[in-house]
Amino acid sequence: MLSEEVREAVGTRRPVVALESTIIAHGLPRPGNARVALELEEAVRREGAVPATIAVLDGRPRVGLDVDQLERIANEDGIRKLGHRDLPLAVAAGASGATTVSATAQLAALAGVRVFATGGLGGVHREWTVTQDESADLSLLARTRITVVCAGVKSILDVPATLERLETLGVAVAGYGTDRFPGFYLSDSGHPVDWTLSTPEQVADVMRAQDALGTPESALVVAHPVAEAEQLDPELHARVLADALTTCAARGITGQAVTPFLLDYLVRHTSGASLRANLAAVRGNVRLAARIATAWTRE
Ligand code: PSU
Ligand code: MN
Repeated sequence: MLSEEVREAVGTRRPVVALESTIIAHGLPRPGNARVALELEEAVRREGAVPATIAVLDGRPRVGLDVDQLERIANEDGIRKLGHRDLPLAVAAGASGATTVSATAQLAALAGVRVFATGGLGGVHREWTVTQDESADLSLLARTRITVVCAGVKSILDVPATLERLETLGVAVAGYGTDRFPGFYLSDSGHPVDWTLSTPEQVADVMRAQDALGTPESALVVAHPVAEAEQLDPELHARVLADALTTCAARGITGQAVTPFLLDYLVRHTSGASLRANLAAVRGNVRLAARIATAWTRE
């Protein structure tokens, strides 16, 4: 399951950062997505850590992909979107798929990789009282010992409901360098966080405290905002998102297709501005995750 490089790094306690693949296959438009996948790995390396992009290829879970495998995830038709519940089905079917936050976190933890970077977590969708659409990311993070660096939860969601659910589920949440919960494309979701961490060492201290306290084996969410200069214009965001949600409902889009549809709608109707904000957020998260992994492996 582990690439040679990742196995070696985990075995010798060098810093490793898990990266998810759904953002590559289903969250970002082709053809730039393959380049982004390589660039994110490169950013981890520049910080002195080892990248471990996670996916399932031909029924085999992979922690650490080579360039050809990354390109398959980015460009191959029929790459499925796999939440953690889909993993056994994909393995038994010999299928190939990109892993969401939930599946990536599960495989990373299994592989002994403690730090994980992504864009925005899944969560509780708007209209959730009717649709019951809540990402499996949340419940998986409630029982997985991993640190996930993200720009909050995707702003297409019901953010306050998602924050409530994270509390109910017992998932630790801290703002990084801020007391505001970030809003994915936006630096500030409009909601506060109770805890602020300001250095990678402080994050690593919390991780050690989690281990010292023992069970339940829940995650730590490090919510790292995109810089204000790089965020999506909040007014444009509000307007286009409202259209996107209306269109999504009108077309009867449900289930796993909702998030990719909304992200793609935003890219197309903001002339790529949402994509630039998304990329800025992910790049920042990947760099920070590498620094946290470094602080974590330094005793
Ligand atoms: N972050 C991004 N882009 C994405 C995602 C996260 O910047 O596409 C993906 C993650 O894989 C997350 C998934 O787990 O969206 C959530 O999908 P759903 O709402 O169907 O659970
Ligand atoms: Mn869903």
